[in-house]
This record gives sequence, structure tokens and C-alpha cells, in this order.
Amino acid sequence: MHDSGLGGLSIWRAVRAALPDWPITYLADQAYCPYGPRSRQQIIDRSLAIGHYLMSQGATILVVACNTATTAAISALRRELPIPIVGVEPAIKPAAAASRTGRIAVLATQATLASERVQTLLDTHANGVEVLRRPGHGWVEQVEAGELDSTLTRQLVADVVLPLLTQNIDHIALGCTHYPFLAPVIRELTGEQIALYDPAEAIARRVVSQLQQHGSDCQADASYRFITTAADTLPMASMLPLLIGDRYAVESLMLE
Ligand code: DGN
Repeated sequence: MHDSGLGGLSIWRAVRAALPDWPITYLADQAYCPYGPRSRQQIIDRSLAIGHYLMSQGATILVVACNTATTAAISALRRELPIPIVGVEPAIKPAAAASRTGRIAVLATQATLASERVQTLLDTHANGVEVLRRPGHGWVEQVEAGELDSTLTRQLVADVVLPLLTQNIDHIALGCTHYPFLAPVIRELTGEQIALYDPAEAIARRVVSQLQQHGSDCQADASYRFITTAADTLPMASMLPLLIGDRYAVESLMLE
């Protein structure tokens, strides 16, 4: 499983809950984080290098726990790697289906919002529901820094969420795997008025069904590896208790 950084740990949590006996290797490409401003080709190259590396480490399924990487690289990954690949996408479909006001918002990085993949989701699943697209400026960086509720984080979240409160929307689809870590701050602003859709559990169900389809039994020796492409492992190691509630050793990997 991989992401540009620590956001994919929101998917990791859900997959671990769904498959408590399954070993998971999580790779954070922190040397290249954030992916948002990078070119599509660079994200494809990084994702392929990471996919090949994780396969060399025994991965039998790859979860691209990053909307930006899924958008840019999932086709290339599916072409090149002979294992099942599960990507992530904003939960526009269930949010639109549940909307009573006929208006929802999707929050994601600029790259994801501008992608063809999101346009296709809107064309196929919005069904007449108006979908406001809003990027969370600086949100990925705040999560990477472990600032889940600092004054600056609250300000950056309020800049996006407060204007939505007068837009008659009733659902927000989170389209970046970093954003669920900011859900408590978002909820403080929205109250019960707006429901948040985090796709992590749906992705975990997809992983389970892929494993079943490919005949992989859940193993009984869960072991977790955490790898960063940053030279310094300390920042990620110190963030794991905050983000997933446990302490783990982190390995550093130089990946060209
Ligand atoms: N967690 C990534 C995503 O879901 O898009 C963040 C991408 C980035 O690094 N900007």
C-alpha cells in the first residue's frame, strides 16, 4: 500500500480492521510529498517504482492509497504489474445518492479535482446533484506535520468549510486520503448539518473481495512494515501513534 505520505494511513486503518490477520507493508513516498504539484509522468514513474518494489517484497495485492496517484497512475500500474491493484476515489456516488438538498461538495487536491477520473465520476454518478469542488489548500502539509488541530490547521479548514455552510449542501465527499485525519475539525464546523463521506471502509471491502477472488486466504501472522522514502525516519515514526494509535519501527528506502 502506498501514498505520497501519511494520508494513506486512513486506508491502512480500515484495511487492518477488515483484515486483522493480513500482513501489510505501507510505503510513504515522503521524499516526493506532496504529489499535487508534480507532473502526471512523475507520479506515474514514482508509482511504478513503488509498485515494483512492493512486489519484490512479496506484495500480492497493491492498494494505491492516494487519490492523486490513483488518478495519474492506476492504468499504468494495471498494465505493468501482474497483481490486483485497488485504487481510491472520492465517494461522490454514495454522497450524491444520499443527498436530499440536491447539492454536495467534494474536497480533494487540485490535481484530483481537475482529473478526468473525477469528471467521469461526476458524469456517471452525480445524477442531477450539483457537486461543488473545493481543494483543501495546505491540508496535506498540515497532516504530514502532525498538526491535526493547530490554529493554522483550523484556519485552513475554516477557509474552505465555512463558505460551504451557506451553500445548502448536505454531504461532503472526502477525496484525499489525508483529509479524514482532519474530520474532527471539519465536523466541529459542520455539526450535524452535513454528513462526511470517507471512502476508506468501502476501499477495505474492495480489498477483501479482491483477495477472495484471487484465492488468497487471510494469513494468521499479521505483521506490519512501514517504509518512508525520506532519509529521516523519525518524523514518520513519531506520527504513527497519533494517526493509527500504535508505535512501529520505520524503515528508510532510497528509491530512484
Ligand atoms: N493523500 C493524497 C491523495 O489522496 O490525493 C495526497 C496527495 C498529495 O500528496 N497531494
